[in-house]
Amino acid sequence: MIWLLGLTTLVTRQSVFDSDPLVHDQYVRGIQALKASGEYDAFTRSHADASLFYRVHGTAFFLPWHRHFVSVFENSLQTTLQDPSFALPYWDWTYNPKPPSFLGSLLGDNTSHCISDPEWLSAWKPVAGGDCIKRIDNKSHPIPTHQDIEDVYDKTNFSSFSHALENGPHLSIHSRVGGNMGGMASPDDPLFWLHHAFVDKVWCARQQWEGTENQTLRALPLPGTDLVVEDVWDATLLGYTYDYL
Ligand SMILES: [Cu+2]
Repeated sequence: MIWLLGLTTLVTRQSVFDSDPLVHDQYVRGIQALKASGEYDAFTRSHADASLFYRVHGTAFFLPWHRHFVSVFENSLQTTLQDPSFALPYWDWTYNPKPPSFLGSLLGDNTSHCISDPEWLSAWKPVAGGDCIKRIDNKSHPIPTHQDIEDVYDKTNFSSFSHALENGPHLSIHSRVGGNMGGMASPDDPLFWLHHAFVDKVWCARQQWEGTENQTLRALPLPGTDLVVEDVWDATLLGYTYDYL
């Protein structure tokens, strides 16, 4: 996977509930093209492999590794769409616990849990196996609220913040959606990218006031890449920002 530093275009990720329907069409068109070329499934596999070999969950690498991963994916969409201004929309589940309808509902078919609507999603074959994307809407995992995010912001250092965000709101959504989103091949479900863009936004907002901590972490190699954590510390250097922070 090629990573280019020094990108010139700064794109703005917007809430999927505010963004232009044209962006939603672009997202669907882009991921369908990446799916057809095999690139999409390569992303899913690299997430599953990184989970296995590089401990990118449950460690301080969780946020920086996923920031890089989602950013490289966004760059692939820009290339595929031939639109360097394309930005991933994010799903703020505290604002609206239902995903936007172009990405289907949280609950699949009653018996199979397969997502059959919209049509393009019903034809989406996961690398994890099976013939469909499954979602369970497991109500024993509440959708995180704005207050839950505020509680995460109250953590006073990066490691407790990262831990609280990963194992709290981030994990709650994976577990609530369930099915493909519940496993290590979770990028199989196209909701993954909108979910992780929002998790990254929460980190970005905190970075506004965290100061100079984490010098030790920032000097470490970013697992599974040629980069160090420092290289992904500033999202604007990766070519994106958020509509508000
Ligand atoms: Cu992950």
